[in-house]
Amino acid sequence: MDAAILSASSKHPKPVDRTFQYGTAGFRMKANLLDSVVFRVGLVAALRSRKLGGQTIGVMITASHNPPEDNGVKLVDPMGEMLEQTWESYSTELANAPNESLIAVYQKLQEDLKINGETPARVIFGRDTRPSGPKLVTALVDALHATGTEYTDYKLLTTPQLHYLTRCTNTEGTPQSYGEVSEKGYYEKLGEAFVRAMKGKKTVGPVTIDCANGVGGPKLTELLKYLPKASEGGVEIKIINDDVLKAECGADFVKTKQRAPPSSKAGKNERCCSLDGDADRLIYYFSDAEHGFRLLDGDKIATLAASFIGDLAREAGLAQELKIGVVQTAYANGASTKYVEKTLGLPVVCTPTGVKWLHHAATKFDVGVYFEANGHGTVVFSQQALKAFHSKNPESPAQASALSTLRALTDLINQTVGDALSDMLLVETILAHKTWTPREWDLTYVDLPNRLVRVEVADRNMFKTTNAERTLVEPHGVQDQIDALVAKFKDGRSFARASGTEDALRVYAEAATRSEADDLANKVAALCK
Ligand code: 16G
Ligand code: ZN
Repeated sequence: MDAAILSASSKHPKPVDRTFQYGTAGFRMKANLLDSVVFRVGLVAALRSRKLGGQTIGVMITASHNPPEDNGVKLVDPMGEMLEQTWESYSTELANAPNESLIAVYQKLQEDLKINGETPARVIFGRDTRPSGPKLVTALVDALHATGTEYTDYKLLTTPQLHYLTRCTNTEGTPQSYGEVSEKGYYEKLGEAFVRAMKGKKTVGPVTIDCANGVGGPKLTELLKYLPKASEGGVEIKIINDDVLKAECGADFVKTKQRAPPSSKAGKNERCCSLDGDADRLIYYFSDAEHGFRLLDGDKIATLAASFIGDLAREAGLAQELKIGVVQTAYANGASTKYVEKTLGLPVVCTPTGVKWLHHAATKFDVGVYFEANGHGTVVFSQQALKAFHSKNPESPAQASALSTLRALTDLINQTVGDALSDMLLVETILAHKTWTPREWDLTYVDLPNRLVRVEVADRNMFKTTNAERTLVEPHGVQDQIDALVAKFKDGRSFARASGTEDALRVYAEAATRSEADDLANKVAALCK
């Protein structure tokens, strides 16, 4: 095997002058630098699968909303979760091994981790629509062949579909089976759960879906075949931006620019949403004659889902039994946190940025709703919650109905990771049940004006935080200065954190008015420079 790895690796040499890091989104950079990285990720996937007794590991080749010339690669653990933390550093180590010592580093990892090289290894993988994808797949496949790893190439997939398939593969034929192991199985599961969750309720008017010219376009088109027609209790969906990746659209554009994609032709008060390049983020918005563009971001999706599921749990007589909570990051608008705690009466937990942290915290609840403000999120249900939804004897027709909706939601929601297609169907279901227009949803609470700025600093690693990234511990004294500034602003809040994906510092501020939020953000940015 070592000879095979050696000879394969010579086709994918590491550029000598580069160091790579497995970050919050795996490895991500210009696609032309990724060849050796993807090859070595293949080696890591083989090791990880063997370490876990031959369970299947997922590999996704995508750079999400980054420009078309970028690409990236990340690993998915057997239950569809993000790669375990310690393995991020093994991945980094292998990615940076000099060409001549790659085999030695690989062997040492195998020994240190007590991995039996004879254990079968299995991998499944998929990619988004970037032109560089197929070539990177070649590098991955070379590593899988060299390590004697069985694999399935699912070709084009959304990131959440790959997470779904990974979990399905590893639970196939067990009582925990997560669904049929195929892309078709994914559509069937969502389509069937959507019908059950809707209960004959109707959505009003169309929803315009901006697919960010990413892989969500073709996959949404496919999903539509499994959904009822609008006239038969489905949703009237208008797809835009399902071409090649380009700017001026997508969830990240809409959230950061706070405006609709120029290509959107939606009318006033019509529901609109945007996916990102690999369809794991979702942002809703609409335009109101009086207020213009209105954003319904990840916080608004989280509060909508938490309020709906909280009501259902009460109607089902399970409110006492089940712990429902919401997980956010420091970027969550202060008004949303207050709304969850005060109006919905649910606990809120704050974690550092990055899905793995939110997901982990959400699993501590029976129903854990987690979303980043940027639209990445989902709902996870504990075994106890699933059991209660299936085994509780309803004492009234209303209880029976609430229980069956809850069961449908557990199938409609992709519990492995945030999934824009599944989240979109969830939002549509909830709005139909509540008979809400986007305006009514928007009115649940009013966002505090906020500003996010990117600050170029000499060394972002100087900035160390604690308290879920809300407090700077280093450089010394800076936090005291931030606190002193914040105290001068009504409803002021601000924090600075090093980006995990770019070489920059991010400063977030919110305050009672737009101009004060801008002012606070700029002042905090200035003192961090
Ligand atoms: C990554 C994260 C995303 C987070 C973003 C923050 C995952 C799958 N993705 O893209 O959730 O919002 O990083 O980027 O965890 P930043 O550290 O540059 O602000
Ligand atoms: Zn994404």
